[in-house]
Amino acid sequence: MRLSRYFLPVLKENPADAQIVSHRLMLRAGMIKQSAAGIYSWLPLGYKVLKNIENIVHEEQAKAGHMPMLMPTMQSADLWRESGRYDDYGEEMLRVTDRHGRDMLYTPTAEELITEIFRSHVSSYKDMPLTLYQIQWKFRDEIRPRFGVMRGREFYMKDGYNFDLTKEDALHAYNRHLVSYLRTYERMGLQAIPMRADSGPIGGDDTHEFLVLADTGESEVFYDSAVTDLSFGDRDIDFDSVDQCAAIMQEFTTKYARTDETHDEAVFNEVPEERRRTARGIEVGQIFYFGTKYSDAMGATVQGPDGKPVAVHMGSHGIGVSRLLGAIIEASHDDKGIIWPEGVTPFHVGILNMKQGDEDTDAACQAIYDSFAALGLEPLYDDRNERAGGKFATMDLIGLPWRITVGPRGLKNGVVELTSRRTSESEEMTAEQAVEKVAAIYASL
Ligand code: P5A
Repeated sequence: MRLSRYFLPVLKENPADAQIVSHRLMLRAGMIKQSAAGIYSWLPLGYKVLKNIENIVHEEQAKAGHMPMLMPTMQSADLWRESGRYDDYGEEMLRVTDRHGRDMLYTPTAEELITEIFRSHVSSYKDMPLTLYQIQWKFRDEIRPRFGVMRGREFYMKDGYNFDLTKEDALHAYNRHLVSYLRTYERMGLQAIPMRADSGPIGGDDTHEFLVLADTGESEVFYDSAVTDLSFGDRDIDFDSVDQCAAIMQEFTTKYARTDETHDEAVFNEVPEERRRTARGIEVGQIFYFGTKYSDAMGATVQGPDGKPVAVHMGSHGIGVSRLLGAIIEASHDDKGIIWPEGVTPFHVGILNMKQGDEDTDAACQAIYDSFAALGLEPLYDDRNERAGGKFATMDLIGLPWRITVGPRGLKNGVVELTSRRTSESEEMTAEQAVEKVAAIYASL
């Protein structure tokens, strides 16, 4: 993509109403534009990162054997009356009446809708286990939408639902989700720590939230610092293996890590004092096991192996896809702007032309651009007639992890400059070497 043709409405000034750095940077980098309180348009740069995050979620869900589908954003209130949540959910639910006077709502979560789909089509234990998920817009009429995409009213969520014959099977599904989420967040350059939490309006006793530690996080958390040494890494997982998933669950949830909702001072005090930490965190996901809460209320039964009807065991599992953009920026930025992890960056590399209109410089930039395109990588080429300072500032603000600077002086010596956004370190090398080095970094992801 050539920057001269791209829609990147960067802001020079800090927006006054943005209180936290991720919100400020998303507005300044032209990623989002507020349309109403807690409701945003996703401009091209923001949309690109949103899609990259969504793709990682899809890829990791596929590995776990979960099936993607799509449900509507509008639902009939009737299903929610069946489960009893129409009244319970409260003012966060946006209620709408259609022209025929029917009560509708904008989906805040889809346990009822998916249970209805399941009970209509599955009648035998032989068609289980089953895990379905979607990535779809949700609406919660938050009393105080704030911090940009972090606490929106309209937000993008991955919501998955498992249907199992027994509690044991459903707990395996719970563990499987935990394992797949660990890898999902790590691929986005994040450490998201599973913490024992409260289940709120979703219900059930077993629930973990995934928290990214950040001073601007809305949740207060208490943990044993040893949990921050755990990393999932590049493990080979057999998602059907009950033992393997349970062992990883154990490994990542045995050390003390809880949100303030479930914090227990007495248990916390058993952690050696020098390892006790109190901090803030951003909740980027949550998994639930709630047994037969919805299947009982909505009559979702299957015929068991002995021919008798069994209420199915369920759980639901969410990832805050749009919130993740904010969380990643909170975890990865400096005073000049965003620093995208390679796994989610909107463009793989920036090409900076220091003398637009100079024949050799233009040709060298074009050649680098073409080499990346041939390798299937997407560069953002700053071909604007701007001063070098402005070009550097834009690149730093939008945070591409790698930048290649091309100017007549270097070209005379046969070199360009490759710079890491994260370390600011620059190296001179031939254009071919720069392309090779960047390509090798992405190939290793
Ligand atoms: C699990 C999936 C649920 O709704 N039902 C279906 C369950 N869980 S949850 O914890 O309430 O939400 C899942 C994740 O969505 C993100 N999230 C939000 N993101 C932005 N703005 C909001 N207002 C908002 N509310 C929830 C969080 O990351 C949460 O973990």
